[in-house]
Amino acid sequence: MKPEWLERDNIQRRKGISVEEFVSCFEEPNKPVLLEGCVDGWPAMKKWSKESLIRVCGDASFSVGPVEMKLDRFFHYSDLAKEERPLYLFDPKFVEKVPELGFDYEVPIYFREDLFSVLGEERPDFRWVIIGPAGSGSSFHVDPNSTSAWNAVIKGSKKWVMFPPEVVPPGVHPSPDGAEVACPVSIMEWFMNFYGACKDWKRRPVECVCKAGDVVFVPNGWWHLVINLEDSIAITQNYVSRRNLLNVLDFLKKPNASELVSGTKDRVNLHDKFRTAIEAAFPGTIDQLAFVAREKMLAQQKKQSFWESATDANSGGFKFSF
Ligand SMILES: O=C(O)CCC(=O)C(=O)O
Repeated sequence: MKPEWLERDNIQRRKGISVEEFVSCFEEPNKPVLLEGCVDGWPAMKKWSKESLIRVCGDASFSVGPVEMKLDRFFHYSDLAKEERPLYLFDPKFVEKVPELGFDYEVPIYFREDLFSVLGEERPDFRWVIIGPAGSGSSFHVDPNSTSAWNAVIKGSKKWVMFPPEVVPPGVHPSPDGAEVACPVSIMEWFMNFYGACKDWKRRPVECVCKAGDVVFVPNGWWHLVINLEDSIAITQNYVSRRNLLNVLDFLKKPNASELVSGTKDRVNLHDKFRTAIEAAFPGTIDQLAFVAREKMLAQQKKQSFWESATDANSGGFKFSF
């Protein structure tokens, strides 16, 4: 990575904030934040190393792209990997495969409301262990099912580039129905060919380097690209809270849900199952959230029309005066 690709660090950073502040300043307005030192206390921070993971995971195999590999084989590969797009271990069943790993971390306080849990075994994949050498990473994408996510670095560091939902990153071509994202180039090619192009954009991306112990909050719908700057180990979880429940329900109800919904077998019926389970567990919540959302929208419209009527459309000037 060229130094100039790493210089820009404009994400909002917070340390030790309250859940209320997180919700009102970041989750509610759907803005990214880097939570410094948020997982410093996880046992994984002290315990996890290549050697300890190989020992604890024994014969378990993990998903590495299209193949399954034991950790000793993966680390043997990744220690020597020199290619531009190294293989990346990304496993959604790591806790089921090695339950001990689940005891070495806990969900940070900000993300404890996880409404997909009402689906029990039928919930879509939601947690991944991510391991890869320097240069491995995730090219531009939006997270599945309109969920938000958190990503905690346990070892190494990651460069993040994020664009808000309404700004498609340069070089990325989503299909009109959003089911496919074509990012025709590798992460490195993206930096070489497109990173510079964002410099003059009004809506420049949110960027940072996330280090061990830190967590990045990825709000729903945000495009993101992530590249590991050194050998890295991370955990990420996708979740649904009250703040994005209506978004997720809308997403699951789309006519092409069978192509859009991911991480579960029953893609078509997920909406009805989820809605029914939420109604059973939290009666009235969906209607209440829909009511509040409608009120907010109306207030917004009222505010807008007030300002429109207060400005002089012909001159473009401001005619409101005290
Ligand atoms: O490579 C990473 O750590 C980022 C993972 C990611 O973007 C995701 O899980 O959506």
